[in-house]
Amino acid sequence: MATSSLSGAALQASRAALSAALADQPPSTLTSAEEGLEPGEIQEVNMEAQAEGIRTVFSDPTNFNVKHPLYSPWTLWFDSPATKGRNMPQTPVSAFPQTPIPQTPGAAAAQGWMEDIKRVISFDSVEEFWGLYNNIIPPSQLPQKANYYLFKEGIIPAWEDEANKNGGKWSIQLPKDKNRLNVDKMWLYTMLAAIGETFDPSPTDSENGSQSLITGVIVSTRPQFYRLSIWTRLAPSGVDEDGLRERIEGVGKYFKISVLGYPEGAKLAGPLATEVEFLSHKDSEKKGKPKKIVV
Ligand code: MGP
Repeated sequence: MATSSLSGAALQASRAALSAALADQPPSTLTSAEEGLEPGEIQEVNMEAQAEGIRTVFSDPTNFNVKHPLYSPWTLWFDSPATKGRNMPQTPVSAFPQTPIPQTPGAAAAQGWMEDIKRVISFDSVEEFWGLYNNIIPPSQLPQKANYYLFKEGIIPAWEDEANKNGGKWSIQLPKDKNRLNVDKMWLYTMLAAIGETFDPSPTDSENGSQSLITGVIVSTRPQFYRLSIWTRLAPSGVDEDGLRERIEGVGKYFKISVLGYPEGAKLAGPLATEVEFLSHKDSEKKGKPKKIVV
């Protein structure tokens, strides 16, 4: 049976998140010749001058206020049987920036579905992410039938949202008894890959007309299993448009191998377990047995 090698995935996901965090400080791309060095000659680094240019938490030990920005701000949402039918106030955590819930046509169409889903908080830096992560209940300790939804700010966790309506989701179902000790790390690495933008290595610069395929990630607890899902903006149809199917499959493979740590080709389906499989939201809404992509 396939086993999960989580330590490798942890390293990769943490590195990815870190490089995302440091994306505003690109490394020097000059060759040694361009820097006026002989081949093999090592440049002397003026540590003091360099230190002046770098801000770390040590630059301001009193306020501890240096932040490493993420590519995009993200919002965490939550629901559980306890949030159903209850008008709960938003979480009063003043240290985190709060943003209004977007009032889009999608939000209006999804009103019934969104009624029980509570917006927890938005964040846009690595430090705020860890502050949030360290202060919320991990999936293994959530009640049954609960979900965390981590979505890009401005996108609600509903099929009806403009960003989701033509998309789909990769998901894997994991039996609870065998994954109680794994699920928290799996969810952490899934979140790190999302905020570090490593699922879809295409440019994330929407001004250049190219956007990451990822809109959000979800962990769900059900009586006998956990489910992890990655939502995408687009879903391939029958004919492959501009390599979209390949790009979507790339997301699924990255999720299975690099984030969850399963070997390529490992068969994961079994009692209460599924493969890593993709389904468009349009097919999710239909009854019957739709065709899934499996990696
Ligand atoms: P689910 O929670 O994604 O599936 O959707 P699950 O876990 O198999 O079922 P559960 O009953 O154990 O929670 C369950 C149902 O919620 C769907 O059949 C829809 O009726 C509804 N639903 C789910 N999603 C993601 C949406 C959505 O985005 N919009 C709307 N309108 N309904 C949704």
